[in-house]
Amino acid sequence: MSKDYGADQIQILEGLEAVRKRPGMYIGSTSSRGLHHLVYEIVDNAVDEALAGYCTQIDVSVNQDGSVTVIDNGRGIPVEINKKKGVSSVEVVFTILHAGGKFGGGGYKVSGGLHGVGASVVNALSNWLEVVVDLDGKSYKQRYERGRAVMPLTEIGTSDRTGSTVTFLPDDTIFEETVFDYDILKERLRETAFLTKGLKITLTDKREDQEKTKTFHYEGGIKEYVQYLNKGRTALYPEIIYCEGKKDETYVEVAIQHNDTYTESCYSFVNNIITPEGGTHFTGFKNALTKTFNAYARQMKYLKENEQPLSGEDIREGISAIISIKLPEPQFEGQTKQKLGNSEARSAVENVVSEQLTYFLEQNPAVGKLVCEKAVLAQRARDAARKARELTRRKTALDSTALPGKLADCSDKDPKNCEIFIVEGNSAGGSAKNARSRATQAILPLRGKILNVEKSRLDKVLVNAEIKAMITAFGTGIHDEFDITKLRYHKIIIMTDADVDGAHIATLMLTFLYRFMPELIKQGYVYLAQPPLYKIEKNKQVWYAYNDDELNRILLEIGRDNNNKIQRYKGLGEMDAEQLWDTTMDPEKRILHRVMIDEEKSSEIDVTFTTLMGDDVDPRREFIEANAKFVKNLDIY
Ligand code: TSJ
Repeated sequence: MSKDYGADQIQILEGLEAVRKRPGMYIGSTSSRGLHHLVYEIVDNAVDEALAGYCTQIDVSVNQDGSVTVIDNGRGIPVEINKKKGVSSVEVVFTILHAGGKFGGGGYKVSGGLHGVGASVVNALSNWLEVVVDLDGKSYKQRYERGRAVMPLTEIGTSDRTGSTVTFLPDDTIFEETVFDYDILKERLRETAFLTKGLKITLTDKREDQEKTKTFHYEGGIKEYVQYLNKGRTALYPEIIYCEGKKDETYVEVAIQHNDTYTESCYSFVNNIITPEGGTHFTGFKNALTKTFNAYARQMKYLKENEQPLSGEDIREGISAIISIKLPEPQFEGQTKQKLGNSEARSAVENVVSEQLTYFLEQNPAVGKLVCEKAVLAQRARDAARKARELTRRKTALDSTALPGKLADCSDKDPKNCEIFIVEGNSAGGSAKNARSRATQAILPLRGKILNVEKSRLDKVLVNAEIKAMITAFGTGIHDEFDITKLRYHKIIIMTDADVDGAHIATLMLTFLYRFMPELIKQGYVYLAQPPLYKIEKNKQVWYAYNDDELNRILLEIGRDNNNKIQRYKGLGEMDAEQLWDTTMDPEKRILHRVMIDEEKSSEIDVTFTTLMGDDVDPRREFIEANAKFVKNLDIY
């Protein structure tokens, strides 16, 4: 290695500096999210090796010192000296921005992280990084610190395997958070394994005394992903509809299975990256589905000649589907660059799905019949719901005091200043009405448990009294008529008891909002209130504790003695108006948790809600007691 800094060397250092100066440009953020993207970025390189057909297993471990190791059994990153750069190909991969994929062989880089950045970015943002390459009977190693090689690639011994091993410790001067979360890595690696059939991925956490390991290996690929989405739901038919094909340079894979619910769970991916906003590939899928099922329904007379065609939504009622395509040069559009723009993707998916779905329906008429019958019912329910809405609209027009009777509204009419508390139970509702600040806080008490919308179609949801009250109070309307600009309160606060039943009711309300008014959550208008669990009194002084740790801290501070009076609140109803104001409603003192959705994790949130709302009580109890997964995926803070 030459000691003097040539033009190449300067270019490398400038590249690394650029990444360290503006890390967000390369990995999105320096929060926990960006931190985890470092792992995906390295893993994606190994996935590319699997897609090229040379790697069958990837092992990821979180080490005791907080670093992460990724090992694959591929060919090994090429070690020969790169003629142009004068250093090994390994060093090129880890030090030159956007290198990777193109060297050596023909193929194109297929998988990729959020911004399609390379190993060099991970290197630049790591305290240190070590790479070991095993090939041709030898083992090579190189170490970098803050992105700079501290030695050239060096032969360190012999080896009877081939593959690449990368270990890195994220730079704690760059990341706000440097502790890897096992569950976050687990969900993403599960998804990667579903999307790459046959590839075995393991995850091991070596940080605690008890090592944790999980293996993901799906021979069925996205077919098993769809089964996973329908886990906890009842499938309408046992088969998984599967379409696969290639048109020009676009490889298309689609898996579909309907279930007996009314929600649509479609997730689309491009080069293994989720596209939360869909795009041309998703449009192609929807077009093919609508066209093919309508033609089939007419042909089989499930739809009479004089009847309206089935809408896409009717056909997608209760559908679970994965659309996964791979193409050489994806173009992402839209504000967040999450929407696929390539027009060739639309025609590729449309052609593959139309052709193979038509064939599937010919071979499986029983499936065709079930889906068409469900879609016809959906069409009728949709008509009925529309008529019911028109009726209420007319009533509303006549009667301007249409707000629900139970609502104690606030006097301020500027939504920005206003909040609405959705309160469980009439007694708590009474205290809340007395406690509130009338100008800006509205109270809507709900009676007992609200309808489980996971099991109801729109028309049934719309006649439920508790839900109707919420919709009218919010002012936004629902479904096709939803209009967020009409929202009457910029904070919707769900306030339930701090016990298992309260958590269940909060979950039911969140499910309703998530399924029917997702924009409210996406735009950050929904909150959970946090009432205290304990009241501690000593010598006329009062403290409130919101969890057991806090209780212990307070007791330690004031001393555990007989003068202490500890009350455990079983419900909001046990507090008088003043206490409720002081602990839970006063904007100056209260704790509010904003409910947010991480779009990248939407398929996992979907499964979480289904599991929570299913017939099986055990998962719900576990969840409510642990509460961990929910908080993580929904990013409640
Ligand atoms: F990105 C990375 F460097 F960090 C990294 C790359 C990390 C990990 C865990 C694995 C890999 C990686 C790269 N695994 N396998 C490969 N393969 C190649 O780089 C490779 C090998 C041979 C040929 C060839 O044409 O002979 C081409 C390539 C791209």
